[in-house]
Amino acid sequence: MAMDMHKTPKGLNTGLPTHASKPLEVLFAKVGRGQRKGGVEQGPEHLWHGGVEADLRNANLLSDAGITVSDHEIGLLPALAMLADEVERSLSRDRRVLTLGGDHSIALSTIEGVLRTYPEARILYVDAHGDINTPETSPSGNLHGMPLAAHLGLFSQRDVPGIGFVGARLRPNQLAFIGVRDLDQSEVLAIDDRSIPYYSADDVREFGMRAVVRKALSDIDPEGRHPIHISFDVDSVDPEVAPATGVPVPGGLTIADLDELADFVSKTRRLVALDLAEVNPALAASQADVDRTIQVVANFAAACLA
Ligand SMILES: [Mn+2]
Repeated sequence: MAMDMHKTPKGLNTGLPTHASKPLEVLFAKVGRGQRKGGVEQGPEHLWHGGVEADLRNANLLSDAGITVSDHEIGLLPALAMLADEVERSLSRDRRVLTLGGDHSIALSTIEGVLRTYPEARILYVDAHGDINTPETSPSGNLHGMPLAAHLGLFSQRDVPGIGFVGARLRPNQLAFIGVRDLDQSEVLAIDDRSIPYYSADDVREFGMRAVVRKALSDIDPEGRHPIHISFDVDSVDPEVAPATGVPVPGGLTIADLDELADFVSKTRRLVALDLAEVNPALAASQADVDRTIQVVANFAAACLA
């Protein structure tokens, strides 16, 4: 889109590739069996009609967008394998990908699709949790708590039949956490052993989101050259602000934090993929709670992709 060209200040033109001008592909990932609470598979429809479509349209991001609705009723792992192929296909057609979840097991697919296309991509994992358990260490046994362990090669097809589509392509220095505040002991070890940078919600309160995201990106990409994938779990946000989710943890990110995160990443013009995970419209106390959760997520998505 030529329109975006003149928006880039001349002094900032580094000659590095700009991903922000690529058309958008929206994937509906109706995936709910990576955990046990019903409703999260309805997330894509609710997100789309509850605000994401309108916000993307207002930001002029939908004019050339492709929309792929996949009904993943074929079992969790085959569905996730298909989703990885869909992400890869979109990215390799030079699109940016927005994936509407679904529980966070979708990160098995989205990160896989991103790394197949961009092996050096950097992942900002925005989540209250670490999602780095293995079938052996997981207290719940739920797959939505394991995607990063699979990408780091900490378990494989031998442990979870059907997970062979994950190529274990992620190196620890391609990943940073933002918003974490509920890690299992085994997850703390997994993260510390690999020196993966992580910034808790307390860090964000202390230093500010702008400083945190700048530091996180400079930790994993000091020269600022690689494509970025944000895998966003709505439970990173404070449950007072975004209550409609499966595993809420108090003390989370604020709307102002999300604005700063989105603004910073958008200005890099290197965002290639964004996941919106764990919005569960069945788990809120009221429709108003669902509505404001979705509005927070929709605003964040449009601002990231702007
Ligand atoms: Mn998660």
